[in-house]
Amino acid sequence: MKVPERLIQILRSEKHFTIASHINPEGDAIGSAIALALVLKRLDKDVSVYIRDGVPEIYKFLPHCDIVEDTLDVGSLQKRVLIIVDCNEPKRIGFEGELKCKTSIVIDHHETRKDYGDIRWIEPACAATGLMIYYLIKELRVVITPDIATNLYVAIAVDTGTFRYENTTSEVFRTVADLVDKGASPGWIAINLYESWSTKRFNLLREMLNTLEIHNSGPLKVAITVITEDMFKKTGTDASDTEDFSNVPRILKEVDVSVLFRQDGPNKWKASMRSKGDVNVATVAKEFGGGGHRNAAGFITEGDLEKIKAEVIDKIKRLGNN
Ligand SMILES: [Mn+2]
Repeated sequence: MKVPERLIQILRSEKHFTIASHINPEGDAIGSAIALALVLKRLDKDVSVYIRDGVPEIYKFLPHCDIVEDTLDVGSLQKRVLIIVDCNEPKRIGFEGELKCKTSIVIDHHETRKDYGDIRWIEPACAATGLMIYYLIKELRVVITPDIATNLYVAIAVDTGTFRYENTTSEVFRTVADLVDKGASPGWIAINLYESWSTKRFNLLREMLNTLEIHNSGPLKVAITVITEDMFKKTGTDASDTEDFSNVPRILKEVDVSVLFRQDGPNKWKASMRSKGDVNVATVAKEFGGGGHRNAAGFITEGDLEKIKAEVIDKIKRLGNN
């Protein structure tokens, strides 16, 4: 992995930075943004971090998560360098219009559809943005403190399904081994990530599991689950409580693809698709105007849910026949 030289130059020469990441943030978005902010602070820079939806409850254990702001002073951005991490266009950080900044930088491991950014560092083969930030830190020769190590470890752990997914390379292990040497604690992080659920979140999962349907789609078996706005109301939860829920049906041996539909308006559905092995759900997501990786992709659509389900199952069937 080669860190662009111009990126290093700008990080060294500029003074004012705003780091932003995507709406509905998860571990890689938050951990990468905080770690990069801590690094820039060590280089004596003025840094702010913007994530529109703030830090979800389950990530409040991350060191220095209070650095994340949920408002952005768009006016002052004109004099600042904007660094977008774990996504690659202003729309994903919650902006529809044009964002004016001194210089724009994109650091991401998702495939891009738009060419946003004066400096673009995109590594679609990389397991997590956190991994890219790690290489960037090495290049900048900044000391990795225990707090930086913890944020990066969480970023990489979350995007690899805690080292279970296909993207878990030896490079991932070498990186997290170093992060453990630098002070990240795998046991403590695992308890915070996976054994610290609120009862209301657990109740939401129970509601979701009650909706489970398993469909035959050609040679593939597709698990479909649904979370409605009523379920959020009933359990006192919101979208930030659903992270990783789409992965749960993958527990079943027979399931090849899991699709979770989360309601986001009367007829609006956000679909999260997860698959095992070679089944590429990103191609299905793209047909619905979404995107993602081979084993994790998503899209947003509107309409009657039963019809959408049928369409998705049909498109997955064609995947199985390839
Ligand atoms: Mn990521």
